[in-house]
Amino acid sequence: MKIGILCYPTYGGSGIVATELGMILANQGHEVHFISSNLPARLDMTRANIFFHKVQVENYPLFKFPPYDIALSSTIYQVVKLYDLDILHAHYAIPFAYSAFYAKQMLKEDNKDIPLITTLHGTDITLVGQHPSYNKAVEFSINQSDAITSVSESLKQDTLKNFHIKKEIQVINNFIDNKLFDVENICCRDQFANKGEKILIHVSNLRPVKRIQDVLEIFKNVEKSINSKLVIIGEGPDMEVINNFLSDNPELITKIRLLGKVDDLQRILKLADVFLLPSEQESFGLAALEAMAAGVPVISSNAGGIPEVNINGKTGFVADIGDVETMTKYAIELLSDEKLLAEMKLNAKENAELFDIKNIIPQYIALYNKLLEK
Ligand code: GMT
Repeated sequence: MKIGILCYPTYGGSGIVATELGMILANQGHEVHFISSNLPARLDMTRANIFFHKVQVENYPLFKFPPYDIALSSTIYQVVKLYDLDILHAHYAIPFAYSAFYAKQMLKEDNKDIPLITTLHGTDITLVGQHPSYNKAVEFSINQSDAITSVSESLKQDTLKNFHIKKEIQVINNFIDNKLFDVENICCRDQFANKGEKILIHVSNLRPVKRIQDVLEIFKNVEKSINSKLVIIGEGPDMEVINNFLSDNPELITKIRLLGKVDDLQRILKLADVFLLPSEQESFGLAALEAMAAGVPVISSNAGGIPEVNINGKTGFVADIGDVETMTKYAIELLSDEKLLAEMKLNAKENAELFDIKNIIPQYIALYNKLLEK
C-alpha cells in the first residue's frame, strides 16, 4: 500500500503514535509518506520506504495569518497525485481531517477517490475542538472521513457526547513497541538517587492539563516519609509552575531533577519506581503506557482513558482528578512495601504487553484493507 500520514511533527502523543505507526508500516514494505510542517521528531529517515513532504506555507504582506490549512490541502493533493497514494490517514482532526477533506475534493476533479481515515487523539475533541471557532468544522470533517478511529473507549464516548457523529467510531488503542524497553539499563541509578532512595518520575509536555502542581505536591508529601527523588522529563508552559514551587520550597531543589526533553526515555524510565500522571484530561495516557512498558507502576488520576491503561490496584493506583491526598497515600503505600512494589512492577509490564505494537498494527492494516476493498 502507499499510505499518506498527516500529523504534527512535535513530541506530542499524536505525532509519536503517527510516526511509530508509519515506521512499522514502512518496515513491513508499505510506502509511507509523511506530510507535516516539519520532520516528525521520532522519524528515522534512514529507513527504507519512508518519504517526508514538508508543507510550505507561502507568506504575503497582505496575510496577517498565513493560510496553513490551504497549503496543507494543496500539499496533500500534490503528494497523492504525484505518488499515486492509496490511502490517507489523518492523526488529529484539526487541521488534518479538514484539509484532507478539501484535498479529496480537489482529487475528484482528477477522477481520483482516496479513502481518508481520521484518528482522534484527545485534545482535538475534548479541548480545542470544543471551541466555537473550530467546533462545527471538526464535526464536519470527522463525518466526512471514510473511517474514524479513537485511541480509547473513553474518547469515543466523549466524541459521541460532544459532536453529532453519523459514522461508526472504531476504537484502536495506542500502542508501544515493548522490545524497545528490553534494553539493558546502562544508565546509572546513582546519578539520580542515593542508595536507598526511591525515584518518582513524571513525563509530559508540561501543559496545564497535566496538573504539574499536583505532581509537585504529591512528591512534597511523599518525601516527608519516604527517602526519594523526583525526576521530571519534558518541556512546556508550566515550567513556570515548577520554578515557582521551587522558589517556595527551596529545600526540595536538590530533590527534583529537571531533565527537559530526552532522547533515551526508555533507559531513564527503567530507573523509576513510580510514575505520576495526575492529569485533568487524558484520552489515553501514552506516557503511562511507556512507563508501564519499562516496568514502572503508575499513580494517576481517573481522567478520560487513563483507567483503561492503568488498572487500579493492579498496575498502580487511580484516584479522582485533583485528589492529591489519595495519590500521596497510594504512593507511600506502594513505595514502603517492597513486595507490593515488585508485584505491581511485574503487572505493569505484563499489562503493557496487551498494547504491544504487534497486537495493534494489524487492526490498522485490516481497516486500510477494508476501505480499499470498497
Ligand atoms: O497530551 C497532550 O497534550 C498531547 C496530545 C496530542 O495529541 O499530541 O496527546 C493526546 O494524544 C495522545 C496520543 O493519542 C494521548 O496519549 C494523550 O492522552 C492525549 N492527551 C490528552 O487527551 C490531553
